Amino acid sequence: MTISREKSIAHFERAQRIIPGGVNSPARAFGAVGGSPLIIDRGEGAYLYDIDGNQLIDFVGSWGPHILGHQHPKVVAAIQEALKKGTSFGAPCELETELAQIVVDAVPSIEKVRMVNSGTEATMSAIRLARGFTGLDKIIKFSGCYHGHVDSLLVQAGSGALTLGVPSSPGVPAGCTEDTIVVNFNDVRALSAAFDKAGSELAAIILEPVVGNMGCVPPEPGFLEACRELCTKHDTLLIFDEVMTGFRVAYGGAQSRFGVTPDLTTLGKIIGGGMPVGAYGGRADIMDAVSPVGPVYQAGTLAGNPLSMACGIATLSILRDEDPYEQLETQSARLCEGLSEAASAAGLATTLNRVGSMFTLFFNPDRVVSMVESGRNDTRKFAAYHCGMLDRGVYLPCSQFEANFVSAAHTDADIDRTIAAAKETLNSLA
Ligand code: HOZ
Repeated sequence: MTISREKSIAHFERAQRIIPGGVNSPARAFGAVGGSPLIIDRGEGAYLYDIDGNQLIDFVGSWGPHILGHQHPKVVAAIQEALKKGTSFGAPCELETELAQIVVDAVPSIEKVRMVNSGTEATMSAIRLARGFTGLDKIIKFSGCYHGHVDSLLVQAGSGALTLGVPSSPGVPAGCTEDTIVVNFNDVRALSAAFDKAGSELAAIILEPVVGNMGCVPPEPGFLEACRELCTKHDTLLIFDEVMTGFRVAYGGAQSRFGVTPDLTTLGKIIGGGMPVGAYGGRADIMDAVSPVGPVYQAGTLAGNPLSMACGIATLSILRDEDPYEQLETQSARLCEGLSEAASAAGLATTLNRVGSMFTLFFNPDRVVSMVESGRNDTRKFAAYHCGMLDRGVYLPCSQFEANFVSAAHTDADIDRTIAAAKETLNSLA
């Protein structure tokens, strides 16, 4: 089976003439898998439909937000209701306090929260706050973790930066990254050594508690606890970037799933339910250093806008009230077992990492616990796998270094169809 692509190809050629690379975010560009991206017309439930009329089972979910699938009726109704009153006021509204309350109630570390417009803004602001609060400049990040395109964090970064071979971008002045120390993920010894060397100068360490941006890489037992202990011992702030994992791996995020509480947390994706939202929050004494209470400046014209807030409230309320996490766990486990079995039946050496409803099938015989192993993935095999799955109507992230997401809208039949497509595809690669 091969899907038709004539309209997508023609449209993408037009887009490339007037938009850099034809895309508004490089992660979408299909640069690592070949061919050109499909141009999407609409999403419904577990499916995307492109402008050629193909129906695709979607495991990208807009890179994470659509845990309920596309156009959940209650979410659509909430947006429509909010729209009747206006799109943005540049003034406080009730909806932003309502969303803040849901976040504070759900996420163990968050006593106060500030809404922003994207995950990048959230991490950028959290780093500034950590530096302003501690009066220190140095930070630790982990190789392969991606925290948006923040200057000081665009060092050995994952996601599109890694996929396209620019994990440290030109245009970032050396001065912006000279206070960034990079350590291998899951490596407690290297982290302890970095603290021994720079502990008294460290404002914060920031990490994705489950990495999604070098593919899905879970924390090894004890790793998050070691991060917490070292930070507490050295008066360094621990920041969990839960833009991807927040409300994904558990309702209260990775921190509730793994029982380790950071000082600050960044959020995005699911808390906006598919509208542009980010947030950062944490201990009240730290958050009170943010302007206008404290001196650390951060602002945003559209921050807390009613449309995004309404979409986020509806999404989180459904997650809270209907609790689809067990179903997500079961569906994801079944899918991942099917993929692993298909790979081994085809004689392919793969590794599958999964936490809840996020997972990556690595074309790599080794356990992938950090960028060291993920750097050895067979990306050519991945590209052929991606292409074969797409031809069979399954829409996967167009990079080996991204997480796949299962949604509550995926049915048993969708999972069966995906496993069947994987069997055919992986057999053809053997
Ligand atoms: N932050 C997303 C997950 N890696 C990628 C989305 C993008 O960069 O466009």
